[in-house]
Amino acid sequence: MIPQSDKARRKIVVVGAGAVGSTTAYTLFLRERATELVLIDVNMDKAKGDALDMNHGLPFVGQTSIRASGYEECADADIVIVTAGAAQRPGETRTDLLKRNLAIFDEILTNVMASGSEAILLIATNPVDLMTQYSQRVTGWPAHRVIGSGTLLDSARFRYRISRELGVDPRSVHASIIGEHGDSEVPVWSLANVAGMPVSLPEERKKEVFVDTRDAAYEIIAAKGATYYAIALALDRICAAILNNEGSVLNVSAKLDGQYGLNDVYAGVPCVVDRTGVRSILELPLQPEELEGLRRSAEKLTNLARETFP
Ligand code: 6V0
Repeated sequence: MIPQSDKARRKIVVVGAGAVGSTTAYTLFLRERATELVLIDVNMDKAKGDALDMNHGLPFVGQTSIRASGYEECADADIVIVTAGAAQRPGETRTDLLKRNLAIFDEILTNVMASGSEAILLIATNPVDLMTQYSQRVTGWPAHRVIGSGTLLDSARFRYRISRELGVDPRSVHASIIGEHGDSEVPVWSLANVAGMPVSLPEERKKEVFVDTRDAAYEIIAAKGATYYAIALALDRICAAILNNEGSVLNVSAKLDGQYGLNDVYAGVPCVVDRTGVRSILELPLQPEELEGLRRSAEKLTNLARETFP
């Protein structure tokens, strides 16, 4: 049974109190998204410190109960967000890093399942599409209840970047990035619009806008070591859609089941998100080259999944 959330009681557990996890918790806290917020990390001191620090902000915010605790807290959580991961070691390959993250997830998912949780599992750890696919495989939970942050952040970056070209509010720009959250992601230029009007930019500008979007994480990591503010807001947005039963369309990572001619692969696509998680996956009327790009991206993810968790 899917937990029934209501305004009176909303509980979110954040696993991993690193840069992304603690910023996400802080964002949820500022927005009063939950009545109970729980932080879990192998580094218990970090989780405790974050909880205490935020508790000291309570006189200035709402009435959220924030604590560092253990996996038994997942038992009655509405949403469990996983941001835990290993930091890349010097010289380590992406595949080796992925394998270490899978081992971390084995431990986390075993603990979440042991709690008897019926929460929606929201994954942010990279490579997010594969970590989400692995989580669904290991838990055996219905796919609609296991979601990745997908290309929601990439789409926000795309909308921001287009908004700078056009001089309008990014919230008025409607544009999607689909596929892998990563190098093979695909911009859907054919459907990008402002007030229903297509975004018409010269090809050269379009290329630049997309490259800036796709490579934004590299730029931020080079500048300050990690990215965390915008992903925290994206995760908060997904939590709002779930807890308020909104039916909002968000580009999360969902398990494709025939859509776009793809099967058994998690990738970022526009989805209707509500209290059940991913209620449905929308099939955009893509141009042939966009569909081809999405299929190539999905093939890359499928091959990586076969290599690392056959
Ligand atoms: P970080 O600051 O190193 O935090 C990771 C946290 O995980 C640390 O506090 C660790 O102690 C904790 N951790 C490690 N092992 C375990 C375990 N077994 N159980 C519980 N906690 C554990 O990393 P940061 O917060 O910067 O990034 C976390 C993940 O988010 C990485 O995989 C990033 O690549 C990913 N991001 C995903 C984004 C997206 O769009 N999906 C965006 C930004 C970052």
